[in-house]
Amino acid sequence: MNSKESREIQLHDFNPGRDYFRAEVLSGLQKPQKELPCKYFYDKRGSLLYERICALDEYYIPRTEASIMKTYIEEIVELLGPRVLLIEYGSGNCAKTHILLDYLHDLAAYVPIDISREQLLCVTKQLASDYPELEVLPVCADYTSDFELPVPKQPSDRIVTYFPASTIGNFEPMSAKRFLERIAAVCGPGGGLLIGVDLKKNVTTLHCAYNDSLGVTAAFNLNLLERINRELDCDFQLEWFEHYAFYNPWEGRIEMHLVSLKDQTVHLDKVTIPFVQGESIRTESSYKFSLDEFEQMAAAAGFRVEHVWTDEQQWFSIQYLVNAQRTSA
Ligand code: AVI
Repeated sequence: MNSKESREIQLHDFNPGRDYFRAEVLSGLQKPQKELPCKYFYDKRGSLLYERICALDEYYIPRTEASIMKTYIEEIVELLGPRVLLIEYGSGNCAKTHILLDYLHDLAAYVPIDISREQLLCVTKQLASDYPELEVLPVCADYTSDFELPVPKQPSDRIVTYFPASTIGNFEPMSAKRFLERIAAVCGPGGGLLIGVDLKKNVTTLHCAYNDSLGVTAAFNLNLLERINRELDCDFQLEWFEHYAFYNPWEGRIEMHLVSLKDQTVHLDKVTIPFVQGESIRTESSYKFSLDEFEQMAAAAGFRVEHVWTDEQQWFSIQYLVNAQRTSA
């Protein structure tokens, strides 16, 4: 680990770096169904495009989640309890965190974790000035891997992890369960997880959310190839790939792909990757859950669903899960 001083902010840096990025891209592009990990969407431009997606009318998730949070924030804070150590996975621009930080007055510390170092540093500086009393301990890491968490100065009564936006839906089911198990271990017996979970709904709404009329989601998807070209010296021709997103009802997920518009080859290091016309790279899955499905997965990972808040249409849920393991006497 290397630590970088940025004024008074210490960044705990476990960013996996370029070699790891290259290895994951190469391995994904050599699979029978080519794929790329969606965590690599979020370079500087990708993070900005995601912010633009979040402002779109068609992309219902952020506004629905925010309205549930605002409606039930007092209940939520009551359930979380006093002197919480709050750890956020994939903090991004922390847009959703402010409401929690505003209401959780006696936080022991706040630990935002994100893979995007620049955004993390920028957001942390802003938080340090907005909440001068709060200890903010940023961690730059791929949160699906192992890394050490910083130790806050103040003791806490409980560790609560926060995982909003239904990013849990971007994991394949086995990985989602493993990730929840990892979180259960981090928060320990009695600790909790406040999580945003997108729910199954009519297909038209889902289709529009991932095929917006302004083409922002398409640009977000294609930006992944631009990033790979720039950072890994690859030669994808962006004009020969097309964004394609659809709801797969059998799997209960939106799939995002980049479809090759012709037979072509792409080169990365000394490897040639052939594409036939119509072949795709799967870039993201976004699973949609029923409340029962999610409860079962949470239980398999060691969590009990303590409370579920939803909007009137039952499009989205915010859930508080408690590590169901008993405290050892
Ligand atoms: C971050 N994640 C929950 C988003 C989703 O809806 O799966 C990412 C996204 N992909 C396309 N639009 C938004």
